[in-house]
Amino acid sequence: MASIFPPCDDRILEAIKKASSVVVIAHRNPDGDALYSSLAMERILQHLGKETLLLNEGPFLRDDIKHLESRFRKEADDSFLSKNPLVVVVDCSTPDRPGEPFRKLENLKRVIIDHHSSGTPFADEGMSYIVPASPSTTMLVDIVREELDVPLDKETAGFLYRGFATDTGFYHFLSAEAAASCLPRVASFTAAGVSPYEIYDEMHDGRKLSDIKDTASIILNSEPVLNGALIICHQEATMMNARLSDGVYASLLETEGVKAVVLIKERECGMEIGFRSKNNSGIDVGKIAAGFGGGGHAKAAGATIQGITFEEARSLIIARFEEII
Ligand SMILES: [Mn+2]
Repeated sequence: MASIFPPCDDRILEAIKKASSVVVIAHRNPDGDALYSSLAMERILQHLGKETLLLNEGPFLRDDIKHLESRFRKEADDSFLSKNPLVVVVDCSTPDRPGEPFRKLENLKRVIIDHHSSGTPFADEGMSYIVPASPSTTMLVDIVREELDVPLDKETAGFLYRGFATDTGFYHFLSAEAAASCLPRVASFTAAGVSPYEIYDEMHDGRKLSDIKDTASIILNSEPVLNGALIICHQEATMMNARLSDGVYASLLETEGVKAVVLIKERECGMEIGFRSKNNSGIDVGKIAAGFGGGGHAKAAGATIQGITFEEARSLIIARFEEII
């Protein structure tokens, strides 16, 4: 089976080798893959003797990433910027995704490493390594590591594994092709000392009972539409935990006849909408989310619509899915 990974452009590797200081930044409102890609990239760069700065706008809402907040800065200081650092942008499909901290970096030379299916490449020719078939950005970071001849140590392998595990829902979303290309890399992470069950427990244990009850309440109030092909869920503003969605999607995507699940979360700025589609549904929710100004992957995507009510968001979404289901 052919590898899902095209080679990384030499111009990217050269830019990294040449740089003496590097800023690493991922998307705002980060998830595990964004942060662990950043952390792994930083370790690779440090192994090469680079001075590094890790940036992320936050907020660090999810239980599984809260503890990482102190490792990231919200803004680049001018003394670091005066060194004309290279910027490595990970897990971002559009220039607005890195958020506020990116403003000060816009004029610097940059490299993009990403796996989103929609978006606009925002680096110079040959400076993007974008592979939508890759299940996580950390897999692409591992390829860059290999190309740069940086050995794998346990800590880096742990970061790379965590990003892969979260973005694949612990292997649920892997196709045969993706697995054939990725699992040999996972084997190298475990050979470096990474324990899959310890990381699974670390990422799932210790949840609050109130959050689990909120998840149950969202599921209890979920609404099947289009003959059950689409299920719409509502996360009220009082349910703050960003991690509730994982349990909601995991349960409802198992429903008979369902093709997609949409979770509408009430936020101060408007409605944050999460989209998930079944592996075999043929529905590309990344494209649907892009139509609402968001983006993502074929099977997992999101968008935020400002200034509308839950009811309005619900109608827009049903109308859009009616066209394709
Ligand atoms: Mn990702």
